[in-house]
Amino acid sequence: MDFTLSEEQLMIQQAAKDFAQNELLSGVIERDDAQKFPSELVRKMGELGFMGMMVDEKYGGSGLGTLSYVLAMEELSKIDASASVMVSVNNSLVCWGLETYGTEEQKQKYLTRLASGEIIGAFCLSEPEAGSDATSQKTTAIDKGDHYILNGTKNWITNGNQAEVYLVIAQTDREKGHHGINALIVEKNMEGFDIGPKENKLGIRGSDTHSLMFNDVKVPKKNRIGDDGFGFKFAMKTLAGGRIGIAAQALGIAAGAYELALKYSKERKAFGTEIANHQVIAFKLADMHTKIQAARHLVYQAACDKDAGNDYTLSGAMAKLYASEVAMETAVEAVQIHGGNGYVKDYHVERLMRDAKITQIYEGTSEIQKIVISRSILKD
Ligand code: COS
Repeated sequence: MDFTLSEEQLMIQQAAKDFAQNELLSGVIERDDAQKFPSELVRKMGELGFMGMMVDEKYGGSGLGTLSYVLAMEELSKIDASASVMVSVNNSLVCWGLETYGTEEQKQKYLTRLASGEIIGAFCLSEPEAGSDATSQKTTAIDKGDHYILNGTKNWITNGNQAEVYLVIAQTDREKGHHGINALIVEKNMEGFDIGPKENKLGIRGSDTHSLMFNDVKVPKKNRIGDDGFGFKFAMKTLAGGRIGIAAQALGIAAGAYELALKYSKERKAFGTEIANHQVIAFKLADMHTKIQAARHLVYQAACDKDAGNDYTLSGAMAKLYASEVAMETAVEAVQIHGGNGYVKDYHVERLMRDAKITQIYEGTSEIQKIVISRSILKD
């Protein structure tokens, strides 16, 4: 395995790093405190091509590979995981899903604006009673000939209020189980579509998370993605790629926490020397560095699998499972290395610790990743 980065990939990595340092860092604590959605920053990320990184240039994207995308995700997430989750959802769930399975008309109408960052999208699968158990959809999309009538509630939707375009998974024919599920493109201004209050979250507080309510929303049939009954497969295939983006986010959170802890340990003195000179701290740094590098290899592997056209369900699930564990563990240790300062917002590591937790939960919990991994290795 050769993960030598090309000139272009190094340039993208550097561009994301610069943007994170120059634009995201300064207000990140305030946005976290106030649960403020960084609309202006999202617009700038769109201008730089971060909102549709893997989308073909003919649809307004940057035409890059998944490896470039995870490099950017890592750098953005080191500084601001709230901004990076918006990037991840827009890129891997919304744009990828539309580009791969949408009609030409859907791509022209929606993808071009989403990929350029002019508007952002949301992916709506989870429900009050269908999070991990995703086939148990209660939201219904009843077939009325040339349109569907959509009813139900979706929960914990990233970009919930700021999105303009929503990919909504709903049950059309209950008798057919998951083969009776459809994915529909819903526009924000459709009648009967209401957005619930913003969730008050532990972490990624700058991201915009809401419940969504659909009450007899009329969705034209031309807004269905793929054939009738393709919705659950669409969700699974899209999430398989989404998990690579979240794995990269987790990697970035871990690497960001580690870099802060490393710097701090070389500056802070205790017992007459910098704390990095105490083996108890040096060994913590050694463990963090080793695990982050292992996580990075899993993330790169999954991205390379996707770019090479290989099946990436297993490698993506392994990358997400491991990188999110490393993010949590590393962020907790980074707080510990910072001691009392680690508990204070100004030092950033407490936020990274809170942000890390969600990477073990969304786009499939760690337990779901273990189902995916174990089924894959046991099937032969
Ligand atoms: N790619 C394509 N199809 C897939 C797939 C994948 N990665 N994973 C599952 N499927 C298909 C299966 O092939 C099956 O279709 P067929 O019956 O035609 O073969 C269908 O999806 C249902 O799969 P399965 O029978 O395995 O369903 P289960 O209810 O046992 O659960 C899991 C499948 C647990 C893997 C799924 O429900 C899941 O991923 N849950 C988590 C959802 C999630 O990530 N939620 C977070 C929301 S986004 S924040």
